[in-house]
Amino acid sequence: MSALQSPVPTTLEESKMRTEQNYLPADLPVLPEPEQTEEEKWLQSLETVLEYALKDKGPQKTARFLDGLSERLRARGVEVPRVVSTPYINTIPVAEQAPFPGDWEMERQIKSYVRWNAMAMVVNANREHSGLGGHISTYASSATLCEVGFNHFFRGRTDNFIGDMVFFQGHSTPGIYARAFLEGRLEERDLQHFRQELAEGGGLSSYPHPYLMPDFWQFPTVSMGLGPLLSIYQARFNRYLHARGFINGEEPKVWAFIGDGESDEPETLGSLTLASRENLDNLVWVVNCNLQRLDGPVRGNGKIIQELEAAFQGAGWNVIKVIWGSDWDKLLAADKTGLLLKRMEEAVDGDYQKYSVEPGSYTRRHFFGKYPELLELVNHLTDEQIHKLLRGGHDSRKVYAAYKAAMEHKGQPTVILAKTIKGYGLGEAGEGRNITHQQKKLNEKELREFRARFRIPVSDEEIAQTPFFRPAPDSRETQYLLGLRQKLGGFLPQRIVQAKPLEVPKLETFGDLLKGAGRSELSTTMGFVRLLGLLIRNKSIGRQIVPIIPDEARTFGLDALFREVGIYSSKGQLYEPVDSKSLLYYNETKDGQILEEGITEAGSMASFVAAGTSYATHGHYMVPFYVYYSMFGFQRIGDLMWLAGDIRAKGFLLGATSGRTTLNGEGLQHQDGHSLILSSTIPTLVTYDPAFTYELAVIIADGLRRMYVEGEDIFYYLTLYNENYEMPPMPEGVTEGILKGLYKFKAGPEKKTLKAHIFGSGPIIREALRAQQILAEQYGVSADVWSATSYKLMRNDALRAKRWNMLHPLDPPKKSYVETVLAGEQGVFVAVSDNLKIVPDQIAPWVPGGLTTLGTDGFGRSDTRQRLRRFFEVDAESTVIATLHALAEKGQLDKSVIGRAIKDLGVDPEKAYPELV
Ligand SMILES: Cc1ncc(C[n+]2csc(CCOP(=O)(O)OP(=O)(O)O)c2C)c(N)n1
Ligand SMILES: [Mg+2]
Repeated sequence: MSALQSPVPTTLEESKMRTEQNYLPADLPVLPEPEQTEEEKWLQSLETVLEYALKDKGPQKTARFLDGLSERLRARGVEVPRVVSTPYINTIPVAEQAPFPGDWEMERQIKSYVRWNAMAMVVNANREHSGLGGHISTYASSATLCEVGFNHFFRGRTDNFIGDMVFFQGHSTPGIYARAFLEGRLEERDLQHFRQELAEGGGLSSYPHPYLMPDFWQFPTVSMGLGPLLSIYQARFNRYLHARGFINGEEPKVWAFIGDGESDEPETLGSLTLASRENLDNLVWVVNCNLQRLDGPVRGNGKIIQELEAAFQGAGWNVIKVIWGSDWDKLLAADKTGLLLKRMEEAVDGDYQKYSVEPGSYTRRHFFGKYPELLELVNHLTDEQIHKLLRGGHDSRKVYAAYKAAMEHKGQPTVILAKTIKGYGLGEAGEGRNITHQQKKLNEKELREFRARFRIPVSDEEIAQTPFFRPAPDSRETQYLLGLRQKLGGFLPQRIVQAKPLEVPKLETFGDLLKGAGRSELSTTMGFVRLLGLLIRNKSIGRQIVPIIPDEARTFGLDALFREVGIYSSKGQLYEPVDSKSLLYYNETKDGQILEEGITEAGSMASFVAAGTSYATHGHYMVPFYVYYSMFGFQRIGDLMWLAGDIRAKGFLLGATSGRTTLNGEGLQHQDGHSLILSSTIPTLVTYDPAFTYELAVIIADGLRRMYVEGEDIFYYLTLYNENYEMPPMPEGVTEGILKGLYKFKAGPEKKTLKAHIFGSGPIIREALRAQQILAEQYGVSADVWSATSYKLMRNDALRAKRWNMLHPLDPPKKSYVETVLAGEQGVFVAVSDNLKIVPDQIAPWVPGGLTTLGTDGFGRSDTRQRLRRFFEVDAESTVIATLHALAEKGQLDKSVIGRAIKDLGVDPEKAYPELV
């Protein structure tokens, strides 16, 4: 004890000096010399304390004691080094390694067959059609990581268990298909058609795409970074469902396989602390540290494993490093001086990559040879044996022990950092080489080597054809493999949809919204908030509603829900909120319904995806409503929205504060005029731009029916605006038009000689209505105003009809909705939108006589709505001028009238063109 109580430095400088002198890295155990210095005496005293503490109090108490000591030293100004990474060896000591329970030799052979077939899929596809692509080397490096999971850990779905959820590395698909082939779930024909989905009878998709293989893949992962992010939110959403009483029983594990290069994506590491904060011990990540990405090394000059360890450790994860295979155990045990560890730490990833490519003699010379003592350590090994010293991620025993420890770990998510070799087993065809990611062909010599290395029973005559190999159904291998899967509950991956349809409310439930708001003014956002309130209170589906908000609830008026249904927090509320006395206090509860995600649109979208797919992952329909700042939707996280289509998520995306001029004052980075174009790129995303609250009600009621009763795999995007105005009652007979994209909202006065039609959407419809009035009163034009709720839907419908007509020239032609609804109309057509002109332009080819479009192309500005609308030329005056121009173009009006209008309406003809300034 006396050493611990010895005086500590009193000045910062002194402490720094002493810290430098005293700090001994963990890899260099210092053995006492005969002549002890003062520091060494201190250390020896410490060791005595440690010995006593460890023996008597156990490791946890000792660790706490040391933590406390560090804190005390820090408080006194001593800079105690913070440990962010541990020595470059396996986290699990050999003595604590769980024994491997399987038939090691059998599993090795099965894995070899999977390796062969995975390689053969890619080679065969590219032999027939050069350029089809595919990846051999990713799975080659992760085969053991996957196979140990398949044989011993991943639990399939049973009647009583929902099944573990496994996010596979996107590029390792050949391996996953190859395993399904051995399991008898896929046939040779399927493997033969890898990446040939358009072949007769179909083929296997390149990557995990539930949209393309809805019975097989659960989670799309190939856009790097999205899988890791989704897995965190999936694990959290599983807890949410449990807390709210939707699921119970055995908790599934969420596994995510991730590339070390993939860890560069901000989405990969960006939400780590959520997982630890939420104690997600139902989450296990396996980072396949093959030290390479596509072009070359991930961290040639450093160590990706150590870098990641520090990041995960700092974020509060349980980190398990699996660096060295069992062969190294003996070497490390024999390393009495700590030199081997020192050498392991010195070598950078670029060196390790080189050791995997060069023969053992090179490693002997350059790795061990740096210190003569180390050479002695491997004297008994041949060069060949040195070359084959396994890395941890290729050793089933080490991987098994790590997975088992991860399964049993409580209170934190676990990451396993497994060191592997990219292209393992490919030999000269790519093992460890920088080109390996793109390797798609093997010559005959390379195939023979592969066959010999993995003992594949393919004959010399056949080898050039790279035939697939599957042991007979009654073979020991197949029986073994199936036996293990049976024990684990069934096959995986597998996507099973069993959710019972919901009883969704009828349109009349939203009576208040259909009646209009009388004289009081309302925005569509406020209308939506009322509607959401009605839905949440609805007896049949209220509980299924999942409101998701990225820290904008107050902006949209959703804070009213805080008290009513609570904000989900696994910890409840451990403090008294500052606003506890107010009606709408910040109410966090363990079974809260709202997912208040904080400022992360990516995280919120990940929650949307988890909630929107719970019908497939959990067998329960949930109805997410994700409300966000529309500019920070598609523009910011478009790839996740694309993924929501792929994964067949259902629910509603609500782009609030929409419109380039309706959101005034906020300027260039906030004013959205293009989300409707971006949303039109996602095939299954039903898109609407409503103007009135009754339109919202009609659209949402229909969406609920289509998604949750009819079971359509679609999702919805609606724009919401924050401009207040009178909400009219719903006119008769407009529901079909609302849903199909266009209906006549207010006809122009009769008995005018000139006729026009103005399409408006969102709040801009009010500019159209004002234009209608000006045109009638001042220019003798009767203009009908139409509400255009969805140009995207009308365009798709028109394209479908046109294509059908092209391919069926002799049949009576089909007419699209837009053509039908405009067929009897006379006059000119003008569209005005708070979005890019290209939004209304989508239907221009089908508008009789063409369409004149006004929209908000260009960067936004901060100013008032009226000034912005004039600037972007979407106000009533600009609409009047455009209408008169269209009439003049048709020869129905003298151009001088336009000149007069420009003057009378105060529009500056020389004003800047917004798109270009
Ligand atoms: C967002 C995104 N960017 C780029 C790619 C293209 N890409 C596919 S694999 C790959 C390298 C992957 O390296 P790593 O994550 O280390 O995986 P490994 O194959 O080495 O296991 C890249 C850049 C992608 N799929 N997604
Ligand atoms: Mg890699």
